[in-house]
Amino acid sequence: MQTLKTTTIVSAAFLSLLLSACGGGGSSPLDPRPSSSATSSAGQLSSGAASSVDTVTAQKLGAGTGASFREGEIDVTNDLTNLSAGGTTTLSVYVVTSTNTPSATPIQISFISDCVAAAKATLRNGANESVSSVTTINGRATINYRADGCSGTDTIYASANIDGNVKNAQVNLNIAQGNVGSIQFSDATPKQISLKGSGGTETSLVRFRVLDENGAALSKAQVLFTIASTPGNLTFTPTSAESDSEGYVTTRVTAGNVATPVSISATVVGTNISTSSSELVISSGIPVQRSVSLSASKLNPRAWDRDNEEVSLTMSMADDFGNPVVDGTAVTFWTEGGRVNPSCFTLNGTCTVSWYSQDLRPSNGRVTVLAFASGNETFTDTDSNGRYDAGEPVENLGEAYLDENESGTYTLGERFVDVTLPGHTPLTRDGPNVSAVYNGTLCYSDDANICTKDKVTVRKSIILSMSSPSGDLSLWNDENCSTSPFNGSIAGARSIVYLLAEDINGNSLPNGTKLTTGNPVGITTALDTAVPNSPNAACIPLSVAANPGAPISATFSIKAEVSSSESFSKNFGIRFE
Ligand SMILES: [Ca+2]
Ligand SMILES: [Ca+2]
Ligand SMILES: [Ca+2]
Ligand SMILES: [Ca+2]
Repeated sequence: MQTLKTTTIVSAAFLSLLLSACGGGGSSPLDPRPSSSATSSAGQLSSGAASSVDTVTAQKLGAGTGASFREGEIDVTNDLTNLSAGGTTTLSVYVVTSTNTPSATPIQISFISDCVAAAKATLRNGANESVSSVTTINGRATINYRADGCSGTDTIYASANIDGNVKNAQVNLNIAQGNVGSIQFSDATPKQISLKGSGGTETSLVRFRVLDENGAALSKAQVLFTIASTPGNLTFTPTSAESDSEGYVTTRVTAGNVATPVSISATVVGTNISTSSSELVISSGIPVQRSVSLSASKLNPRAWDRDNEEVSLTMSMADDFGNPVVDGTAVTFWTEGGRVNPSCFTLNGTCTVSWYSQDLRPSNGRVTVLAFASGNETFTDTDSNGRYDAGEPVENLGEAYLDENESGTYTLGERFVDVTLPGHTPLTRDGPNVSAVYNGTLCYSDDANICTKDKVTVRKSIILSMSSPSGDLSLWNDENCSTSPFNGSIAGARSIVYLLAEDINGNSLPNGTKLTTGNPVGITTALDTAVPNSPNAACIPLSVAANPGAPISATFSIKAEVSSSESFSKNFGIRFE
């Protein structure tokens, strides 16, 4: 019976809303609402009894019913509007008719507050589901409120669309500040900062978070920052702070002139609750020559007869302390032949560019690639104080150059990186003619005869062979395949000879070329390998042994297989004497 009645009213209210939106309203002859006699009849129900349900149009939103109805207010269980930190209560509102009688029409009521919006309080329905609205049953809507980090006054607003009109109700809850439960290290941004005066980012924001006993963010907690020692005059400010509405406190650490890991401690004032940060590293972040590596995915690409064969080149760099250079450190690439992308910027100490085959192809097929960056000279920090001191050994560094002829020294005509170091001439870009002072970030002396902060160029070179798919195979007596050609004669029944596998320029055959022996007559030998990843021609030991009872002359072949369709081979004869 009750169900049927409610269903009827739902349809009626729905139509009424539609009509209202069309400008019809209650005066429309189509108004399906019950007659005035029904209103009068319903009005006779005893006021204030929640179980009594009016069957006419809902009109108002508020607390209570009947004579105790308070329009625009939200009821709080037992009128307890003061909650403890993390406390809970139940909020309720009534939708009533003009006679303050609960309306049977199910109406959706939305609830919101600042703390709910900030996720510092939650609203849940009877099924313990997180919700922002509930629907009235017999005119009443209830929702459970829990403070979850909220403190101070939180005003809860309820609103509903009642017969085409928005109605509101509200109540203030006063929530006590929680007790400090814990303080946690949150983050350091960035996690690595550069030494003072090194030109990098020198400050980091170190953040902690104060939580109450319920694990909710605790605001307005006073936190004191401390640090055990301040090497190199590193500083932090402020030395104390009040937690914000999210529970966070922050101090800014500024690097000094000593590379060191830093840990800031944070203590909640008036408690023994404290914690320490991790992660923050103060380092130079500047590449040092001894910690620079350049590698290539292939050192012998098949580049002699093909354009756009790709080789990946990766530069890896660390600073004086072995830490990655600061992200974004620029690396520049030059090449003697082919084409290379001009630069990359490091992430976690490395970055990669691509080299591609094309003209120019040096006549000897060997291409020097140079990668360089602005950095520090290498020195030995004898007293381990993180800085250069007079007398500490320095590996002096000249200007970088593209060593096209692989001489290991600057040759007139080779391109160089001009940084105008003191004490050298343009023709001697390397070594002893450069001034023997330390040049780098870890110089803290004003005496230019001891050191300067001048940047130098850290660099690495790599040789790529533009390898051809054809070439030559030959046997040698010496393990370098360079001084003693094999003359076809072996004393005894077995020996080691050396196979030289080279391309038409005397460099390595293309990467992946397979070398195998075949067709042996009177001999035992086996070779099944690929050319090493090197620009240089392969020189591979080969064991040869006369078969027992065989003639003193033996033959076999060696095949170089560049791809499944490209190979060349050569036959060899051996006399065992
Ligand atoms: Ca030192
Ligand atoms: Ca040279
Ligand atoms: Ca060259
Ligand atoms: Ca120097």
